[in-house]
This record gives sequence, C-alpha cells and structure tokens, in this order.
Amino acid sequence: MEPVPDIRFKDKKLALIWEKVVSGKPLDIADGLACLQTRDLISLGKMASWVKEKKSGDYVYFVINAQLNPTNLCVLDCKFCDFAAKPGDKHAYNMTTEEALARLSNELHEVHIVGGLWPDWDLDHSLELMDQIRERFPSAQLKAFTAVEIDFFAKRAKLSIEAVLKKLMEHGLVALPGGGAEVFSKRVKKELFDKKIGEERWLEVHATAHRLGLKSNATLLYGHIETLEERVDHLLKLRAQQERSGGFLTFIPLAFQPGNTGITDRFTSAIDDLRTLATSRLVLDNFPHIKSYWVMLGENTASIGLNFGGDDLDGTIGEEKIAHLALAESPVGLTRSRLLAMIREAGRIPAERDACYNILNVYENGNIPRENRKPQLV
Ligand code: V47
Repeated sequence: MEPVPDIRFKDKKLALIWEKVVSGKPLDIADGLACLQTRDLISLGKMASWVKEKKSGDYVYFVINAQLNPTNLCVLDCKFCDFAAKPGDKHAYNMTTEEALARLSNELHEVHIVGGLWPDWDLDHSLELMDQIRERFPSAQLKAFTAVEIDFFAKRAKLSIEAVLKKLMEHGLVALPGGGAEVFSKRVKKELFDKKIGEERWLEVHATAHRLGLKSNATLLYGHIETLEERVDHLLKLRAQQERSGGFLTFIPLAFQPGNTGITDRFTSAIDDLRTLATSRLVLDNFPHIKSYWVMLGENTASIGLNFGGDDLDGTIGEEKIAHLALAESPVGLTRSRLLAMIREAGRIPAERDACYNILNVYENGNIPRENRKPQLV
C-alpha cells in the first residue's frame, strides 16, 4: 500500500476531500468543483499523484503509434472542429486505402483510426482498411472509430450497434478511442454540436462494446463554453457508466484548441489544464488510467501533468491532424526518445505499452530520483 503523504493544505476544502480520497469514498459534484476552483494547486497535485501511484506506481505509459485520419470530409458541422471539411474546402482531403497505408510502418504497436463521417468511408471500406493494416503491419493493434463513427456505420448499413462492433472485432478491433463525447451537456450540445449523437447514444455504444469484451476510452472536451459544473457532471456520468459496464481503460481530458473556430481566442491555461487532469484522476477513481495528452497540452504541461494524476502520454502519433488543423502549437509527432525524456523529467519510469496496456518494455535506466515503485495491478 502506498504510504499516505502528510499534505499541508492551504485550502481547507481540499483537506476534507482528501479524507474521502484516502478512505476510498467517491467524490461528489461539490468536491469536483472545489478541486477545479482551488488555488492550492500543489496540494491538489499531491492528492492526484497518490491515487495515480496506487494504480500505476511510478510507471508512465506510452505507445509507438500512428493516428490515421482517412478523411476529414464530414457531414456534421460541429462548431469547435477545424479539422472537418466539406468538398471544395482548401483543407479537404480523402485518402485512398493505399495513401492511408503509406502513413504506417512496421514498428507501430497501435494504429488509432478516426475520421470524418463520410459515405465513402462506410463500414465495408473501413473493414477493408483494417484487413490491409493487419496484413501488412501485424504488430500494430487497432484502436479505431469513435462512438460517433460506430453510430454512423450502423445507420448507413442498417445494422445494430452490436452487429457493427462484432464485425469490427472479427476484423481485429481491440479498443474504441474515446472521442466524440465532447461534454455531456444538452446546452453545450445545442450550441456547438447539435447534429452529433449525444450522451445517451455515446454511452450506449461504449456499454455495448464493454458487454462484447472490447475496451474503450473516454474524453472530455473542455475550455470552450462549458461551465465547471458541466465538466464535473460529465466526469460523474462517466464514473457511473464505468460502474455499470467496467470496460473503460483511459480518460483523456482534451484541452480546446481555439484555432479559427471563433468560439474563443484563448487557449486553456496550464493551471486550468493541471486542475482538470488532477480532478479527473480524483473523481474517476474507477478508471485505470488518465492521459496527459501532449498534443493538446503541449510537451511541458503534459510532462508536469505526470505529477498531477496523469499516467499515460499517448504516443509518437506520427502526424496529428485534429488539433493541428485547429492551430495547436505542439509538434505533429514525437520520437520515442522525446517521450522518454518527458517521462524522466517528471521523475517517472517509462513503460512502453500496446493499445491494451500490455507492457512491452520498461526503461529502468533513467535518472529516477525516487525508489522505483512497481504498479499494483488494478
Ligand atoms: O472527439 C476536435 C476533439 C476528439 C478540437 O482514445 C478537439 O486514446 C481540441 O478523441 N480542440 C478526437 N479538441 C480525438 C480523441 C482522442 C485523441 C487522443 C487519444 C484518444 C484515445 C482520443 O478531438 C474529438 C473532439 O472532442 N477535438 N476539435 C479542438 N479544436
């Protein structure tokens, strides 16, 4: 058992929350809000780190992966998305299967596929892409298609969610990525992504996936027009779903990249990012992993996030498009050695994983300032 640190709280509300955390009691909406509003950032980080260390020791996971976005053509009009395009737009593209495959290589352990909703890329075309990837790159596992795409495939093919997921599993799908959840707020949905599936359908897809034995991730898009209450409410709904179906692996808070969306011209602050990461770790006590996603946070904040509850950096990615078409300032991909450096700078131990968090390699020979603690299996 991890020793319980003696935290000198400046924020008395956090001291009360800490008692709940240590005794394993779930946090409520008021607790989540207090965490998101606290000025006692260091105490919050210590609390989240304790929970992180109970689950994954000093390990921080990363994967050699590629994000593959076969097309950005999309029938939706989500206001927060600079990635999506209509035919004729300057940044519109639609890859052939060969063009998509040309972006992959033999050393990959995960291919993360996500694209726009476009009739060319229906279920059958997507299955063919998956077959080709598995044939040419057998060491890569497939984490593919958000709940929004699964819903699109099902409606076009006139199949149930279950039938679509079963077909995808037969063709090698091992996990669903967490995109498309945005914020489970009807108010925000109406303003920013009216045409997209909402909370009920998103959760239904993930619940069905879990029932069939698939793992999946979950996200929250924050830093646009949502309130702090709406952020915490989103976390509580995910925690309740995890109680029911149990298949979530990782939660990824996605910091909004304003780009040319016109929603706001402000990036989230590093303090807001760290508070959101730590609050997620504390509220989502039944999620094994929390991702400190370098693409949206930038390398510095993502590395610091590994002492605010994050235990995963995602991966090398190759050529990120969703955030970079929204003018993100991070690089479009990172090398393995840069990921190792970011983890070591945080005083953690890099653990290379596959898409399902099987550990492939642990890089013990870093400058680790503390006793190497191994993860307790969760
Ligand atoms: O659902 C779109 C978001 C998501 C913007 O499961 C934006 O491991 C910020 O879900 N600013 C797709 N975010 C990406 C995603 C993801 C990424 C990495 C790992 C995993 C995983 C999942 O990107 C979309 C949407 O919420 N997004 N536009 C933007 N301007």
